Amino acid sequence: MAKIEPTQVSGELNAAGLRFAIAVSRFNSFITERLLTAALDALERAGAASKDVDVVRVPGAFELPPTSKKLAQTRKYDALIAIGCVIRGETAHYDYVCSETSRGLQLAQMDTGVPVIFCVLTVDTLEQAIDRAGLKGGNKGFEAGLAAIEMGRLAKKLEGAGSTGSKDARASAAPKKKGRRG
Ligand code: INI
Repeated sequence: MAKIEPTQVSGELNAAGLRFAIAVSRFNSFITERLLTAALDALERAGAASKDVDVVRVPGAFELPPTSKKLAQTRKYDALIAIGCVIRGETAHYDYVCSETSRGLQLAQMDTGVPVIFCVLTVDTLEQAIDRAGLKGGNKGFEAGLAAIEMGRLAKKLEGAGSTGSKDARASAAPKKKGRRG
């Protein structure tokens, strides 16, 4: 049996001092507003301050990726949450919206280095959505809030110091140049 004891790295669930933006789709707002309430609850319980949380509303899930990318590019946030709900209809529209939304959100976080938490329900029926927004399936918004805190903290840790990628943070994490003597 291996005896090595590797260094364990993970992000603490402490939101104090972290900055978040939440992009929320208005489409199926009956569901997305419940997800948002639970995500905010998770952030608040973990110590996030009102001044450090921005909520941005967009028409539908399809608009979440470009909005998340823009928010990430401001370098103002340690983590983002994208909230949406896509319910299968009778046409292939659902498939296009789901695949482009998930692909786009992954690209947004890969391109910018800012964690983007995927809180987009992709379900067959309204009942399945309701279950995941506060009934049988718990609330995916609360889980997303916790994931945002963990990933925001982890990103800070992996970068060494400061916030996720701000110029100031990168400067403070970089090795200091020694001044010339004499
Ligand atoms: N947007 C959603 O967020 N959920 C849906 O279920 C949905 N359906 O079924 O059509 C939906 N469509 C709108 C789409 O996200 C865009 O807002 C729209 O196509 C404009 O770009």
